[in-house]
Amino acid sequence: MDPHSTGDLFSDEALQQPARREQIGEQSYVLRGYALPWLERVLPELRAVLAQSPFRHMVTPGGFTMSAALSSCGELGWTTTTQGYRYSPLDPERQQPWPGMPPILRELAIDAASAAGFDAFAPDACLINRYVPGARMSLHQDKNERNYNAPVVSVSLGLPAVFLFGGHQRSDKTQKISLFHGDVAVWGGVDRLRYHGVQPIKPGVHPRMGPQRINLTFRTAG
Ligand SMILES: O=C(O)CCC(=O)C(=O)O
Repeated sequence: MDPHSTGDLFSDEALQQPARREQIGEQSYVLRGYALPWLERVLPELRAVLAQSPFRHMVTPGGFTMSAALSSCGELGWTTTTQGYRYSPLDPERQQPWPGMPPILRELAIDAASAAGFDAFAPDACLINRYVPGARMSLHQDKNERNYNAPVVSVSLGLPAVFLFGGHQRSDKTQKISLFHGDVAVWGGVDRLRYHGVQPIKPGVHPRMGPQRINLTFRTAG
């Protein structure tokens, strides 16, 4: 490799700061930059998953088309139709199993969960959300999993987002937390059912990921 190439100088690894753990709830953390050293191995696998099960816009039970486009990998994938929300072993567009969860993605999720105090995380679902500028995720609780013992591990890539982290009632006050490329948010235990969402993504172009934000959320669903 050309040692003078700026590609090398400005790689995610070169820019990496020592990971900082910010507590955002009793059992919730943002691990700043945690995913950066993993990305050389994660991004090609993510691309391969998306080549198999491309992003699509799903419709909520209320009849609204979600602004975030979705895909999944793992044994189960989260889906929404006018009939309701559920986890399915099949990609409904292809009527085929979702792509397997690449080992490097699983490893990153398990490692981040452990860094946030949740050992023995065994994710079986990785939801992949793609936000273009203007796309958002309204406040919701993650309640379609069979039980709530496992945390949610959420990896941010690309454009920054303002993550809304609320309480156990929709009307509770929300914290506004900026999430950047490579940050990992983890919430579980007493915080597992807290409302959360994402404000509309501001226009921009991320040097590595382009004009989009991609979020990976790992859960134990089945
Ligand atoms: O994109 C995010 O940061 C959060 C995604 C989310 O709330 C979800 O998938 O349930």
